[in-house]
Amino acid sequence: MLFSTRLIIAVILGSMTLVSAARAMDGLMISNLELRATAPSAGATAGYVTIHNHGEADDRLIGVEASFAGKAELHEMKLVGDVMKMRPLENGVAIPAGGMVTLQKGANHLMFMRLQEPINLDQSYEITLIFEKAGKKTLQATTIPLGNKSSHKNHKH
Ligand SMILES: [Cu+2]
Repeated sequence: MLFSTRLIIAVILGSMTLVSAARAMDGLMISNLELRATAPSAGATAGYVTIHNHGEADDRLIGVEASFAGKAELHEMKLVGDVMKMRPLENGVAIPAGGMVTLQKGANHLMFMRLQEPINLDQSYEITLIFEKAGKKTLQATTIPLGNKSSHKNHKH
């Protein structure tokens, strides 16, 4: 009995440490940041990401930057007549407290235009996500093959 009580206390203390570590980093957890490789002549490509907000305040993804692109935007897909078109998300993407947002193929996504050079599968690239409250966060993206599906299969939460 005494042993199991001690064990429970240890588990509780352990998870409290994890929670305060996440809070110190404003609660945003960014995972599966992906950048699609391009054909040599392509001038643009897309990126995908999953963002968890473990914090207590809502935040908003308001922009994206990358040194390899002359212009980068947050895009949405919208059905215009019977054609899927993409256009900039003027108000960004809300990341509610306790919530999760996924930018993925065929939906909201990161868009990189005026590429300085083709995106090479063997190379890694940094992408900066800009949040209304948390500010700029620069992360290394995983380069994914041209035409392939986003590799969200590794995601567990
Ligand atoms: Cu787009």
